This record gives sequence, structure tokens and C-alpha cells, in this order.
Amino acid sequence: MRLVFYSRTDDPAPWRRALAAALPDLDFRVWPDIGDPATVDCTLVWKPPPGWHRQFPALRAILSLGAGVDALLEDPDLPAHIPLTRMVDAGMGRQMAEYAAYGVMHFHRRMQDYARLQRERSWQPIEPVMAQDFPVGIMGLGVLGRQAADLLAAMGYPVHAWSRSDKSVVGVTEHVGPQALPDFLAVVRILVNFLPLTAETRGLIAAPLLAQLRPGSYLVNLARGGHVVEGDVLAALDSGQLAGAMLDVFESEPLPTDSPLWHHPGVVITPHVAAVTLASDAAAQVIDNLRRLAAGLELSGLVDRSRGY
Ligand code: NDP
Ligand code: OXD
Repeated sequence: MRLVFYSRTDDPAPWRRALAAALPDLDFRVWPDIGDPATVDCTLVWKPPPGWHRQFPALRAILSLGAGVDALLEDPDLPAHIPLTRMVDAGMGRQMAEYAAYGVMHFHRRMQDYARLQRERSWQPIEPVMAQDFPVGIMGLGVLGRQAADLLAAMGYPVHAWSRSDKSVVGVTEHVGPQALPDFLAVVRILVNFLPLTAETRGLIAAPLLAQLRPGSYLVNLARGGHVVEGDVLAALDSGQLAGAMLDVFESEPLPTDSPLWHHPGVVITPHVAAVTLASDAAAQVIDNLRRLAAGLELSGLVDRSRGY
């Protein structure tokens, strides 16, 4: 079986080692050294250019290196009949939960205010708010959001979650469907976004949604930049509707150097690192799927293309 690896941000070397150890017959190729494209069975990819998959006439599977497959699905030339899989946890759940917990504590414990006060050499205690009085809102209670919800609940925060279907997660107050969004927004102090980017969720975090939050709320976005209308977030920060935002993902990545987000005092920026796909954690899923592919079995982590995630 021949596999082609494509990523401009992931090192292929640990993938080559991990896959070779488990599947000695696998012909692991790294783009652009792919040999005859007509003999390629599957790809393991992060953000290939649009139309890239068209060159493989015998393709049998597309394996995403990421949990989110929005960039792949946005390619109008992605072969429609080929199974597409995504990373399911693959070591990212723990990393995402850590990032979410850090973001919540950063704002809850007023670290951005203390950083400013330190710059001013000002010794000024701020009235504390207890965790139990700081409800957290998780948008998207899937594989990754669920782990953050569990961690934050264990830390003593009241956890609310908004998703499409009820999960009956113990310790989490669930809000299901679009009609439940206003109540969810009204009750939380901080929004933590774990949604997949789909036609329904693109641009959701915009002025109308932000206006439904309690004044002085916070935002942590570790899902996709396309969820957020950046100008509306800046306006909400300037008006005080938002008191702070921690942003890991952006509509345009790398974030352009002239973006006003870079120097807004209420914004913390990280370069799409909330979770990374590590071969050490994620290779097992790929190996399992390659074995399934060879045996003609259904793949795991299949993306439902009609839902977009
Ligand atoms: P899942 O598919 O497991 O979970 C998605 C969740 O979102 C589900 O609970 C789903 O509801 C809910 N959802 C989807 N559409 C809607 C909607 N229209 N309204 C309300 N809820 C909705 O995804 P993962 O948890 O594995 O990953 C989430 C995202 O995290 C990825 O798509 C990716 O964009 C991002 N990510 C970011 C990383 C980073 O480093 N910044 C790293 C890894 C992932 P239901 O369960 O009912 O279907
Ligand atoms: C992912 C990501 O979707 O890293 O896995 O953003």
C-alpha cells in the first residue's frame, strides 16, 4: 500500500518511523517525492492545496492529520466518494483541556489585570470571585470539548455546554440546539469555543451573539478563526462587553502583522498551538485505519460530509 504524507507544519520523520514499525510493507512517501500518482492508495494530510487530491486516480482513503476537517471540505475538488477520516482525540483532548483550563483561570483570576498593574508597579488587590460563581460555557461538547468540560467541572466551575444533541454528561448543564443558545449565553461568564467550523457555525461569534453575553464576559477561541468575526470581537472589547479574549486560531493564519488584535490590551494570542497532532499519540489511529483499509473494513473517525464534521 502506498501512502502520501502532506503537511507544511508537521514533521514526517516520526510518522515514517511509527508507521514503518507497525506496517513494514507500507510505502510511505512524503510530498513531492510520491512516485507514480496512479499507485497511491491513501493520503495523510494537513491543509493540502485545493485540487491536490485530484492527481490520485486510485485513491481509497483520505486521512486527516487534524481533528477539524474544514479546510479539506472547503476544497471543491476533494473527491466526494473517498472516505475521509479525522483525528479523534489522538492525544489532543488533554492538550485542549489544559489550554481551556489555562484560559479560564487566566481571566477568572484576573491575570491580565495583574499584568497591567505590575507594569504600573501598582499593588492593588482585586475583589476575588470564587470558581463556583464563574460559570463556564463550552461551545461544542464533542470529543475535545467534553474533556475540557470534565476538567473544568472538577476544578469547581459550574460548566454549561451547548451542542446539537444531548449527551447527558454528569456535572454539565447542557443546552441543546439553536433555540437553547440565548439561555446558554445569558448564564456564562466565559465562552470557550470547541465547535467544528461548518456552514452553520461559520461567523457565529459575531456582534449578535456577543450582545447576548453578560457585560464584561470573556472569550477563549481554540477551535477555528472562521467562527469569529474579528472586527466584532474588537468592538466588544472596546465597549467592555468583552473584558478579554484568548485567541489561538484566526481567519487568516499566520495572523497578519498588521492585525489590530496583536496589540489590543484585552487580547492574548497564541499561534494555533492549543493542541498539536503528535505522531507518538496519534499514529495508533492511523495504523488501525491502514489495517482496516487493507482488510476492506470500514474506517474509524469517518467524517459525515453532510454535517461538515
Ligand atoms: P467533535 O466533532 O467531536 O465535536 C463537535 C461538537 O460540536 C459536537 O458536540 C457537536 O454536536 C457540536 N456541534 C457541531 N455543530 C454544531 C452546531 N451547529 N450547533 C451546536 N453544536 C454543534 O469535534 P472535536 O471535539 O474532535 O473537535 C472540535 C474542533 O476543535 C475541531 O473541529 C477543530 O476545529 C478544533 N481543534 C483545534 C485545535 C487547535 O489546536 N486549536 C486542535 C484540535 C482541534 P453533536 O455532538 O450533537 O454532533
Ligand atoms: C486540528 C488542529 O484540527 O490542530 O487538529 O487544528
